Amino acid sequence: NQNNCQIKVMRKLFNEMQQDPQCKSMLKRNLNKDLFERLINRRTKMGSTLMDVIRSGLMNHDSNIGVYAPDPDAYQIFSDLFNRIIDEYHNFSATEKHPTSDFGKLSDFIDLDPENKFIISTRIRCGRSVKGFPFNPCLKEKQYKELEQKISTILLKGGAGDEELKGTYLPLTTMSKEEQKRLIDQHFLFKEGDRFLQTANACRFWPKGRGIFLNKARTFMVWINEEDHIRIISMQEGGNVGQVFGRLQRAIRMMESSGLEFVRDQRLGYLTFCPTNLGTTIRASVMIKLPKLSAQKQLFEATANKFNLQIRGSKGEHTDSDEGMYDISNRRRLGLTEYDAVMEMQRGVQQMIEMEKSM
Ligand code: ADP
Ligand code: CIR
Repeated sequence: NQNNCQIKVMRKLFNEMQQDPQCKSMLKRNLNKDLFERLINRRTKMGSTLMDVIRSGLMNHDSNIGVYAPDPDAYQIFSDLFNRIIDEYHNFSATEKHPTSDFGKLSDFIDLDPENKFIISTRIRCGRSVKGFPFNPCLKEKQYKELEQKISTILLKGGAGDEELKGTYLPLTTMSKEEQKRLIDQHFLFKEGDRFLQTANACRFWPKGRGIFLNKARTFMVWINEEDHIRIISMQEGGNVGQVFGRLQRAIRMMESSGLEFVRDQRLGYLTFCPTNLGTTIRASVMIKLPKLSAQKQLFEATANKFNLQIRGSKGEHTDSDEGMYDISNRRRLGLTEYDAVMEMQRGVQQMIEMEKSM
């Protein structure tokens, strides 16, 4: 039970966040005192509280967003807060409905950099939550293992006839620290010790139940039980968006036909732990060097905004750029189709490359 003491702590942390001029999070902007007081005693069916939704943002004032959904029900119970943040991030209002899945015509996707001058690699990932299981903060140790077992079994069996989807499963529990570091440095594996996830209670029983499935060519991988139950990833060197997207679609179909059921909401599409990933859950990115454009920071950022792109550092979210390398991806994932999400990245990056060439 949420006692007075916990509510006192939450009030104190809330006031500290609201008074911190350094804090620019969507949580701070969207959770005013009124709304805070209105939500303070609500609970999901599983017993999750407002504190479970906002703890990460309260404890990390440098959060971009600052909220997570401890269980699927939280998107309803705390909709007054989530809907505002969702609208601000995806430009998706509370009356809109996410479209049905549509991957569109694959041949519309091109190689963005056939001469290999700018793009180091291309990656498209999506997330899935398995029906019948809550999200990270509510998962019991036994459920982590159950999910790991279910998902890895399917992956080891799957890929019938599709050599590229065959691979091995590496659980984090038996992976050496050197191997783990190597896989992170190669951009294949999720990082460890993310304080945004830790304070959201998303790292309980770590490293148990966590791991990565990957193919020999290192072009297809699946993360198990990191931020979401499942992250499906397709990546390769160069700028061929069509090949990367095609492989991702084959992987999704393989997992869907395995009998695993994924959580999909009428209005919000596929449900994920973080509201930035709702809907298509797709983040299509290029690792790219644009030395001239990126040197003009304002123009670089304005161009990204104009094309609904997000710029991340070279080691993922919340990291800096190394050697002028940036990770540029579609920002919106909800309220548009899979086709449109990837197309948004393709169009924007195409424009950025044109600008770089003309500078
Ligand atoms: P996610 O994309 O799964 O939300 P991150 O931003 O942490 O999470 O990225 C995960 C890893 O994928 C990081 O190592 C990041 O550098 C890498 N990555 C992202 N896009 C690309 C890309 N186009 N090429 C190579 N690595 C990439
Ligand atoms: C933040 O608010 O900055 C973190 N909680 C991350 C938000 C979006 N990124 C993500 O889901 N990976």
